Formats: sequence, C-alpha cells, structure tokens
Amino acid sequence: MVLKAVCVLKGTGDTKKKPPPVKLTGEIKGLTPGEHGFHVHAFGDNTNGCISAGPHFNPYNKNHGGPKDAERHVGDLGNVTAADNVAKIEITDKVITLTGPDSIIGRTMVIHEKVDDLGKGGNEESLKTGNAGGRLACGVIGITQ
Ligand SMILES: *[C@@H]1O[C@H](CO)[C@@H](O)[C@H](O)[C@H]1NC(C)=O
Ligand SMILES: [Cu+2]
Ligand SMILES: [Zn+2]
Repeated sequence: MVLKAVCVLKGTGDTKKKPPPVKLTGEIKGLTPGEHGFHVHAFGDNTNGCISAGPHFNPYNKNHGGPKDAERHVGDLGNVTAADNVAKIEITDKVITLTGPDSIIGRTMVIHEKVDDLGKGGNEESLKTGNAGGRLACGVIGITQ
C-alpha cells in the first residue's frame, strides 16, 4: 500500500513585515513647565526605584538620538512638554512595537527631570542619555485588557 499526503501552506503576505506604529496617549501631572526627556528603559524592574530600569532600551547598540533619527535607541521617544505642570502625551512611534524583538512590553517608561538634547549636546553623555538628568517617575509597561 502507498500512503499519500498533501499539504499546502498559505500565508497572507510578508511575515517579516514591521508591526504597525505604536500610539502613546495620556497625561503626566506634577511636572515643572517645559520639556522633559521621555524614554523606554531596558528593564521592567523597579526594585531600587527608577534606577533599576537600567539604560535606554537599545537592542541594536546604537547611539542616543531623537525619535525621528535613524541613529537612535529603540526606546528614544524624545521630549514631552509640560504646560501648567501637565504634559499631554500624544506620540506615534514607528520603531517601538508591542511584539517581537523591539517590543516595549515588560520594560519601563521613564520621565526625566530635564530636556533630552536628542544626542546633539556635543558631549559623550548626550550620545547615551541626551543629558536628560534624573528620573522623576517611572512605570513598567504591562498588558491590559
Ligand atoms: C525634545 O524632543 C522633541 C521630540 O520629541 C523635539 O521636538 C524637541 O526639539 C526636543 N527638544 C530639544 C531641546 O532638543
Ligand atoms: Cu530615560
Ligand atoms: Zn536613548
């Protein structure tokens, strides 16, 4: 007896396609007026406060930059601006994702004391952190309903 089988696998398009842009919306209250650096940091760890979140999420070993730059950390979302102590967040970013190697799930969102110079500060620290200073507040990015 001869056993025969057939299987046709059908896909819908390119499986390596980049996931859609991620939209971040919300409000951060209690800030000093002006610009504040806003980044995804590597670890979802708050054991010793925001410092345990580690450096900017940077899976490709790049220099720090602005959200529109080719040379940037995946976690580099630039600045948010506080008017009357409240920053309204409305960011759409094409680099961070919610799945795959660039996923921000389980990492930490950090708001900084100072403005992020987007890597253009002309010193070494600018290429690492944008000279955004201390970490004012942070929170782990989790899954919701
Ligand atoms: C802060 O980042 C935003 C983009 O997120 C940018 O538009 C702004 O120019 C930056 N500010 C400075 C001082 O670089
Ligand atoms: Cu940061
Ligand atoms: Zn960075």
